Amino acid sequence: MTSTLRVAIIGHAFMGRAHAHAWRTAPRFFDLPARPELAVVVGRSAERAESAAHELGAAEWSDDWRAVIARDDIDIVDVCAPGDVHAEVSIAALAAGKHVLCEKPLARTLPEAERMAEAARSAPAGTRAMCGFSYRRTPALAYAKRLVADGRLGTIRHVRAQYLQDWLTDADAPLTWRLDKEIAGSGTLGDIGAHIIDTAQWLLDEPLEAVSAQLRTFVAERPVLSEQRGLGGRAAADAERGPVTVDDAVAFTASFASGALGVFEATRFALGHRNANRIEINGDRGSIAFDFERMNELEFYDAADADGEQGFRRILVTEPTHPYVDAWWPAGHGLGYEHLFTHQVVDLVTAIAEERDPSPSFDEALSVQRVLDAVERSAAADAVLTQVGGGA
Ligand code: SOE
Repeated sequence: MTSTLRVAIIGHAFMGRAHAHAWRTAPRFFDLPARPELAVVVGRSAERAESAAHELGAAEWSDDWRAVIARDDIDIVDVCAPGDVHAEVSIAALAAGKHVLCEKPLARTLPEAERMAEAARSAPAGTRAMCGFSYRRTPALAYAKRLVADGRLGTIRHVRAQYLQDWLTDADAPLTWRLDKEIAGSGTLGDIGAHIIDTAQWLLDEPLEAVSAQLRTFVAERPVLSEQRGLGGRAAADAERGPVTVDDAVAFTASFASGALGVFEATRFALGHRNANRIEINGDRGSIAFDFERMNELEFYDAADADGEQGFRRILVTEPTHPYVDAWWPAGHGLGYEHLFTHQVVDLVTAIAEERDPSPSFDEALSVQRVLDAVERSAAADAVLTQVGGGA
């Protein structure tokens, strides 16, 4: 008989909702070796957790994560709350022998991430930990991974990665937790820069070795939030302004041990780009290009194509032979953002049932955190900025 894995979800805002949807959907569409069951929704306020539990389809709710972690009938703790609780909850849950899925970035700082990775390594035997770099589960990117692994791109020379959003372009957009260093650790860098760092390291199957970075905060103060909604929210017309303590944008060059050269950019000020998570990789046999705003497509250039017929071809990654797609709709019908989280649940549950570590493990997430840390150190040192000479 298939065993059941009971899940407690910590946090019920944007990410909590995406994860709750995934826990409920995965066993309905995929034939899983164990059956996840969303059991408890945990929040800071019991009243809001109760209404979230009703909305998201959990039988129970709580405002006490410690009591929930102590329960024998909870198998998986899914940490979807802001960054300031990732370490405390994950470490306690792992010590209690619960499998943990923790949202990205793993932690606010490198030392915190190191403690979390150590907690995963020293957890009771068989306890699994995974970090939610969900974009790996986009079928087009998972297919790109296959092409790279099969050598279809040859030796990789360039990685060009961008994550462009625009929801902070308005200088009066309110001060949310994502703009508070104490809670989030960093700004654009950790929130979305972490995604492209992870994607690049995962696709190339090697860590970044060195970076040269700049960080910017374009708007230093914003109106204090009165009600969070989605990524932003509302501020009263006469709201006081408070300090933004994180970066608004980051740009860095980077090198891989193999010699590949990377250029990375992440911003919340790229007006017109709502969620353009992009990557282009050039090898000596082929190239791929991807943009999440067209998430069902992958561009592939194959240098082996006949002369006169060469060019990027657009692969619609919706065939049953493509990763994850078989469980969904007929070819050409396409998937959306929520499917990444469902695929994440599928991969985690499968790894738990097969008694192996899921990927990205906390150690892989730690390697992303090392890059975040290096980017901050590089930007702070300004060491890499060579002044342009000349002029009057
Ligand atoms: C906000 O920038 C955000 O919601 C990120 O936190 C998510 O990780 C990303 O998937 C979409 O944008």
